[in-house]
Amino acid sequence: MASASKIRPVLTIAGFDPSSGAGVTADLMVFAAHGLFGTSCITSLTVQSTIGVQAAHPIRPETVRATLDYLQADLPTAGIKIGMLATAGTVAEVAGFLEGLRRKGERVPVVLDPVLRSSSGRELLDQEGIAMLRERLLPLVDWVTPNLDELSILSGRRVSERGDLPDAARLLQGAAWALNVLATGGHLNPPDDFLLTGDGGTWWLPGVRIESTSTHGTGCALSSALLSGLVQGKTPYQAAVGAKLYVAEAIRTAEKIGKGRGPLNHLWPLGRF
Ligand code: PXL
Repeated sequence: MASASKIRPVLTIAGFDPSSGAGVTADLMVFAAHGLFGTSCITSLTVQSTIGVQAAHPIRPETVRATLDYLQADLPTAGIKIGMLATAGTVAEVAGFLEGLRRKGERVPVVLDPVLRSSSGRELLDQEGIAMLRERLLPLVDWVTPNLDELSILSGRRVSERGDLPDAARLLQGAAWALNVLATGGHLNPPDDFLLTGDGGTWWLPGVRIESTSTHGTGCALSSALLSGLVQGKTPYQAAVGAKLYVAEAIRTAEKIGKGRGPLNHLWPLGRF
């Protein structure tokens, strides 16, 4: 008997990290670990290993847009995760793509991981791109998942300790739309995250510090796990808690590989790798 179910892919729009700690290949593993089929659109080819990002080569914005339009016409997506965008031109094309989906009534959950810099310090979005992300892209997404630095840059507020998170998250949310903010406190001790939901609900999500060097791409994994939970029908709170648990277990069970900050064990729900 034919199945009534149709696979609806989840889409990641992000950079390519050849070491699979971060970027689209990591995101696709996170989707697979949640039982989802993922598609991807690469925004930049980074030259990267566990040691750091040596170079980044942005893809032409019109190639990114053509990929998104061609994919959507054939494999309409159930949800979108956005990571590294590299240039203002690509931010504008992704914003244009999301506006097009809205116009056609094809609304799906959109999670923005506002990747500005690698943990090794390299710029992953240019200055003009940061302004465009804040002004044009942020109003088109449902979720944003900044770390402390990203929250500080995007809110224009100093964010260095736990008490700074709630006000900065509210500033980012603004008054005009129901943005959900999951501000990650991976560098706090304890590493608690702060969740501000679109309807004004607030929670601290408790974290436990895990001593590990397998922490490359934790932001990528968190945002992709969050999107996975949302397309599977979880509430904002359930999806945020589920994503945090997923990432903690992926760090805890990772084997150390590479000379620098190694990848998480993205596929832990599928068994041991
Ligand atoms: O973790 C941020 C990040 C996201 N996406 C890509 C990256 C990095 C960090 O290096 O390379 C492609």
